[in-house]
Amino acid sequence: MKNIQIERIESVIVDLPTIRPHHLSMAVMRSQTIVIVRLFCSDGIEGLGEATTIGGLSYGDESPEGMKLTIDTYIAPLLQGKSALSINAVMALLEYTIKGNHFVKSAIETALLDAQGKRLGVSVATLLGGAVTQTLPVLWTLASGDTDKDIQEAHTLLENGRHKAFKLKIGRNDRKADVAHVAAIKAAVGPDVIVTVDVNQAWTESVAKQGIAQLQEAGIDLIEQPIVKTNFDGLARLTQYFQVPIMADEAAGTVSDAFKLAKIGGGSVFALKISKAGGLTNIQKQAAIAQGAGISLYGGTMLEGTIGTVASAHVFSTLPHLDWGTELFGPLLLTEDIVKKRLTYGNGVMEIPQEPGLGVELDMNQVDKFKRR
Ligand code: MUC
Ligand code: MG
Repeated sequence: MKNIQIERIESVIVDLPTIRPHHLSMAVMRSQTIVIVRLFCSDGIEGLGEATTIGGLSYGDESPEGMKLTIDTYIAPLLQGKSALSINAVMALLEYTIKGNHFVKSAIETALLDAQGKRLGVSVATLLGGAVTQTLPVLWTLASGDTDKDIQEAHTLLENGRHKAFKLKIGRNDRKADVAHVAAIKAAVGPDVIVTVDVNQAWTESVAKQGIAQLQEAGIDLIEQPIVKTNFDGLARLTQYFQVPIMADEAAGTVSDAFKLAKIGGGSVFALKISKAGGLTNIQKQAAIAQGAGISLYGGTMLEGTIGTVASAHVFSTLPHLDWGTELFGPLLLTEDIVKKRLTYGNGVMEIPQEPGLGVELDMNQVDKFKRR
């Protein structure tokens, strides 16, 4: 194949409405902001990527506006004229030239893989070594901010079969109120439905010890990121102390974080996210570390729209042991989307598009409608 170059890269911010507010310990999300990356190659092929975060700067250290600026000002000129075929070389150049900015790097790698897949007529999962599944289990996060509404939502979703497991977000209220909220939902859905809890770093280690004991008693199946992400040793202590599995999310950001956590037993499960890791190939590296350390895996989300969700699904589908399934429900939080065909969810799983590349097409009318001006 003759050399094919990256001609130009465009980024667009879209603000999409959500079905209801989504309450997390550090933010209430009332709409979702997505940065779409369009990477145009000299053979006429366009690759799509997505950089998305949660609640402005309250989750990660990259904001949507900052990500657009980084792409337009630094990445687009740097990559113009570079080979679109050697994705590893482009990513190595990015890693060398631009510090941090993992969310943006993930969007660029996604766009390069999408373009390459379209060019070769294969899916992104095929480029990454091949899928072991064409569907992935997807849980739903109950986070309306109200216990009764959450119970109602859970019953509806269990009845229509769309989801079979739930995650609850706590940490905004005091520990006792949060534990009562969780216990009420767990009691309402019953012992056979998996319920996990994400504290999003809100507890100190001592509060976590009390809180996790109560959550374990209430029958909760997994506790996600109970304490601040920098307290790796604390995560290791909690993992050793409790029977209920402890999952590292914010702590398990990069490949190097995964290695450091694995070395000290900081978490018995890792939440993998392409944004935190800086791309899809880094997910496979984190998974290899976890495999070597006997740590289980969970397919996480940054509440991305369809592009980021499908990119995540492609790489997660290459992992033979995704013990805790995924939370790739981001597109379901949106009332409207910017792709031509929305994803199919049902019977507790999502179907992964099988067309070349990501298998996702932008709907330019929708992009235009929701584009920030
Ligand atoms: C997080 O921390 O896991 C993922 C699902 C959800 O509801 O929020 C995100 C963020
Ligand atoms: Mg989390």
